[in-house]
Amino acid sequence: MSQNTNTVFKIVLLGEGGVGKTSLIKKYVYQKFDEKYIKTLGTNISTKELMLGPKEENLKVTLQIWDVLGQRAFQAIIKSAFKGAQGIMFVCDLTNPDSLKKLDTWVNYAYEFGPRAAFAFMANKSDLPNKAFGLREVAEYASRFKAPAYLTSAKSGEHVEDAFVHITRCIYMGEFAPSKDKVCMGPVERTVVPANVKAEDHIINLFCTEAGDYNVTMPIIRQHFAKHNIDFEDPTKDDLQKVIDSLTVYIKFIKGEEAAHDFNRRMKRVITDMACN
Ligand code: G3D
Ligand code: MG
Repeated sequence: MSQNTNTVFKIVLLGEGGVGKTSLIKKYVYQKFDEKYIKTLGTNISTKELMLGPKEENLKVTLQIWDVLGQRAFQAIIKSAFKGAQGIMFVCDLTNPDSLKKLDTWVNYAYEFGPRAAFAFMANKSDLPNKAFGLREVAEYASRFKAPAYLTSAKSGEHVEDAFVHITRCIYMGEFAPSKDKVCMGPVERTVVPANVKAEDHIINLFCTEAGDYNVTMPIIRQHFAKHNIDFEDPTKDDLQKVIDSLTVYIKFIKGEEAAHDFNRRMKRVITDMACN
C-alpha cells in the first residue's frame, strides 16, 4: 500500500572542513563527484526523495539535507541549522585521524544546541589507500550513541546511499540517540573565535532572519561575499562593512527604505559591539 503523505525529514551533516560532507551530499543527491574543494560558506540545502520500503508501508519521504560549514567558529549559523533537524550525520575522514578525534566536539554541539535526533556516522574517503583508522574504531564510537557507522566514499559511492537510507529509517522508527546523560564523551573543545569572524557569523545570521528562508538567503550571502572577494574565514573590518552595505541594498529592494536603514544600523552596531578591527 502506498501513501501519498508528504513526509519531510531534515538531516544535518556535521564534521571538520575537508572530510567530504559536500561531496557526500553531491554523490547521494546528484550522483556527481567533483575533485575541486570549495569551502562552503554558511549552509546549503539539497532535497532528495526516497521510498521507505518495500517491507515498510512504502512511505515517500523527502529528505532535506543540510550541508553546514565545517568551521566551528560560525556558531550562530550552526545553531540555526539544527532547528527542526531529525537526523544528524557526523562525518570524519579515514585518512585524517584528527577528524575522528574532533567528532566529540561536533557531537557535543549536537547535544548542546540541537533537538533530539537520530545519529549516524560516516568515515569517508574509503577509496584512498592511506587510512589512519578503520570501521572498528568508528563503529565503536557510534555504538555509544546506538547509531550506525559506515565507511563511505563520495568518489566511488560506496555505502553512501546505505548511510542516508539507514538514518532515514532510524528517524522513521524513532530510533534517536540516547540523551546526553546516558552517554560517555570526551571534553568539549572550546573554540576561540576572532572578533571579526564572530561579527560575521552574527551578520549572516541576522540577515537570514530578516530576509527569509535559509534556502534563499544563503546563496544571496555567498553572492555578496564573492562580489567583494571576501575571504569568509578571515574577513577584515572593511570587508564586513562592504558586505553589510551590499546586503542593505537587497533589504531595501525587498522591504523598503526604512527597513534597510534599520538593518544597516543594527549590522554596523554588531561591528562596534564586537570590537572588530
Ligand atoms: P567538506 O564539505 O567536508 O569540507 P568536501 O569536504 O566535500 O569539499 O571535500 C574535501 C576534499 O576531499 C575534496 O578534494 C574532495 O574532492 C575530497 N573528497 C571528498 N570525499 C572524498 C572521497 O570519498 N574520496 C576521495 N578520494 N576524496 C574525497 P580536494 O582535493 O579538492 O581537497
Ligand atoms: Mg563543504
